[in-house]
Amino acid sequence: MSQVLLVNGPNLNLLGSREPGLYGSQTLAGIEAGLQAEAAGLGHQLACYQSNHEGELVDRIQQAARDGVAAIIINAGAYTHTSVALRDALLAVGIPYWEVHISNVYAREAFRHHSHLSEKAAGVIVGCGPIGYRLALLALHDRLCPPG
Ligand code: CA2
Repeated sequence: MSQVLLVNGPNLNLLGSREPGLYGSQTLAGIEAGLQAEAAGLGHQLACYQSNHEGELVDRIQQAARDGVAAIIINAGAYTHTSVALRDALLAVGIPYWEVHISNVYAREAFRHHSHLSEKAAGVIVGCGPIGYRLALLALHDRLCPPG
């Protein structure tokens, strides 16, 4: 069984309460519960973390290395576009990560078109809605447990 960490950044705690046209109607708790069940079905243990604070996200990523986490799914929210610290933390721990964005950032403002995380990500899933988290889980499962 592999340990997998789901990290969500600023404002994603508001999922389901505002802007359903952009981010869907599922709550973060609902997404996390569904993903935990799906991860268990694939033989993985999923821990979930959300913070609105950059340093706390860095701390949690560093903790993941101490915990032996094998893969990270991360939606860093707006920090995607601004945070060298999160990029450095992900590279420092050396854990493969899959970057998720619920909305299609390329169909939005120009400042959302650049990600500090994408260059080194194992995969990037953009604009598929909340199902993007499940797609990331399937992608990392395929990497951790290749078929055949
Ligand atoms: O599309 C995504 O998943 C984003 O990471 C969401 C971030 C945004 O800054 C990124 O450019 C793209 C914003 C998260 C805000 O989440 C909310 C959820 C519900 C209601 C209001 C905000």
